[in-house]
Amino acid sequence: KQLRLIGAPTDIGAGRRGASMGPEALRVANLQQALQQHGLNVTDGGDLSGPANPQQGPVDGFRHLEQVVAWNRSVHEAVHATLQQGQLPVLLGGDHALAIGSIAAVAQYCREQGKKLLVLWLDAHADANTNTSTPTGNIHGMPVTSLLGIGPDQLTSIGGKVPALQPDAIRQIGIRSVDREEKQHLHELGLRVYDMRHIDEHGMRVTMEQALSGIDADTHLHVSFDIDFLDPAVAPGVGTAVPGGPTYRETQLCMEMIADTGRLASLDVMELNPACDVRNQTAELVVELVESLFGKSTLIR
Ligand code: DIR
Ligand code: MN
Ligand code: MN
Ligand code: MN
Repeated sequence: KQLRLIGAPTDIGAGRRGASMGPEALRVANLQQALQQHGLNVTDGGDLSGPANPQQGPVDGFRHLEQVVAWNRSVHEAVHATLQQGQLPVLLGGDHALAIGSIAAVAQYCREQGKKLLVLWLDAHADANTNTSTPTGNIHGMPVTSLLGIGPDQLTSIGGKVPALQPDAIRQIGIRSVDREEKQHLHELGLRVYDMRHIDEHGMRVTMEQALSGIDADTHLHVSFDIDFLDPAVAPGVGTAVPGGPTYRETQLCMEMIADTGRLASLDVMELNPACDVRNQTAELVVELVESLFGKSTLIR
């Protein structure tokens, strides 16, 4: 399998600046070389380009809608082209609003190929706000609703079909920060949310067995990894840290169990914010975790 790294250096959908430096921090932490050491074929496709961050306030509940749309169109095109070439796209964010374009492209590709799609959404946040429920106007809090067809056309129709996804195609893991009205959306949409309490009560192993259940040879598995999924004690380099996340070991197990399915076919690595990091330690941790996601194991060669 050939992997293609796609940098999307923008923080257009976030409230705090700095996720635009994420792709370069992952390169400095030797992401490509680490994966190649495990015998994977990895090309770095370089960075996409798009509008600068105008640092304006929200308009009608959306901050930088026009710029978010422009970046997502470019992400959609790059991810779809990568899949069509038979390569596995690894989107390096950039803020999580870009998962709209990435997952819209993956969903489109799965429709074209007659594949089933399962999205694992690893995040502290549910990212299921709308322009009326959002407390911030930041579109990185709205990708899940956008992909489910809720929101302005420019965001919901990027992959051609609205909605891009059905709620049963997404499983959310690690959730511990949900805004008041956003909670209502999770219930109305019937989203499958493995929140931190679930992980506390059942453990990461059982949680992942549940989250990965039903995967078969026909499944395209997409992982949308918001780095703030991790406990900020081990991963400080994020813009919206929430205490009480999975530990280093729990996250390793999560990644290894995903690798064991053999079905991982596309990946987003989002919200790494080097401006909040300590000597690039979060980027280095992410590189280790992504190695596990692609099959690195302590004992199996
Ligand atoms: C919050 C934070 N729920 C919002 N969301 C974040 O602004 O909508 N998502 N940080 O990743
Ligand atoms: Mn998050
Ligand atoms: Mn997120
Ligand atoms: Mn975030």
